[in-house]
Amino acid sequence: MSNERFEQAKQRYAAIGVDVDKALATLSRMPISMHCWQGDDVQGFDTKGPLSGGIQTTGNYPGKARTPKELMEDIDEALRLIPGKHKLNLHASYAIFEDGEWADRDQLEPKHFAKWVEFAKERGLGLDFNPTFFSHPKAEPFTLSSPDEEIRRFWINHGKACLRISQYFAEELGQPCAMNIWIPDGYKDIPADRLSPRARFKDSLDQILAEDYDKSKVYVCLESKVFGIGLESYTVGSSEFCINYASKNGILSLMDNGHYHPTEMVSDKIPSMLLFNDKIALHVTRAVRWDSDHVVLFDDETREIAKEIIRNDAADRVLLALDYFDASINRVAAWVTGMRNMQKALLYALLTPNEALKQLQLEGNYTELMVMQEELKTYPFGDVWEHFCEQNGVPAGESWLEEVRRYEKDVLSKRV
Ligand code: RNT
Ligand code: ZN
Repeated sequence: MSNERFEQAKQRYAAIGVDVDKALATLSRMPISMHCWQGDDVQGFDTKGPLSGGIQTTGNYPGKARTPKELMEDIDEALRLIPGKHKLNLHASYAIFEDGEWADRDQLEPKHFAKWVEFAKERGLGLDFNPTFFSHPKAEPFTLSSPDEEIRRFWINHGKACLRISQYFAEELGQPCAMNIWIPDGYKDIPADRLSPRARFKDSLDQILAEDYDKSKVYVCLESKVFGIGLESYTVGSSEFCINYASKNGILSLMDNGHYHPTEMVSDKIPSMLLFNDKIALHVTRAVRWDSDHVVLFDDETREIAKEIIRNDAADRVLLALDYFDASINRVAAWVTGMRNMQKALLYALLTPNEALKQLQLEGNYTELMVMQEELKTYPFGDVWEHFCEQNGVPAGESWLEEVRRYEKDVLSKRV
């Protein structure tokens, strides 16, 4: 792109009080945690069974990663096309076992993730982590809320093992690791007792957190959900449960924007959460009519989420991760699209004259507020985005897809 177009864009933004260079500098300091599970339809490496827990990938696009090596290659390909330095979000089910060795979820150790640490170090990535409370014979039908004490103990031990692995990530990589707990436990039909499963979940979490871990290194998060497939009537880890538990126990609430009623917006929840919490965590996804986990777009809600982070000066207080799994399209393209769109939304928010708009609201000047918000939509945002991509040595426009096509032809299509 011509430098001239960027300079012109800069001037237009300067005229409304927006410092483009400052916006770009802020954006490059905002890591997004890229979920490893888009690469293989949430399969992982420790079990061969189907995906469970009331979540679902649909589609059968060829070329999914089947081994750690393939998944790493695909992640590399995606990262080549995403500007900036980010984090990689792993699930416990992505443990890498060597020489026929295998460990069940309650026995996992840092060494089973040494290959991932090596991978992250070589690329300057941070690592985040998730215990995997699904896709396992003992996860049917309950985990941390199980009435079977032996099963519940197994999953508590899994949680503890994951804390140790998360701390290992933080120590090896010299940056905090977010460890997110999400359980699928719930009922398809109307329960007779909504309290006891939650009491057991609460006790299980207490036991996991009793593990001695360094809170400055591991940020434990708790993700709520409103329903799942086959869990339509009740989830143990509801929003109220998770928010209250997190605030009483000094851990972070994690909001996934697919986990609320369809017209309920996470963007609107962010400021309230920021008023009462030092840090919060997000799973940014796209819910189409339900928790469908479609690829993140540069759409209204993604932009509103980004605006709430930026205009409330919370770039360091909101841990951003993506969470979707589309098996109907090229999986590398799915990653690249979602990551770039999240970054675009952040840039769009950074290029908004937030203070001036707040002032208009304060003065009750709703006419100008609406007009400005609409006019901003056709400002030369794309020229600044392209400049950011070029600065970071990645293709600016849709040409990145040519590279993914080449990769598909040379690598993915050979996986049969
Ligand atoms: C499920 C939750 C959870 C998972 C991942 C794979 O509804 O969103 O975050 O998607 O852990
Ligand atoms: Zn999620």
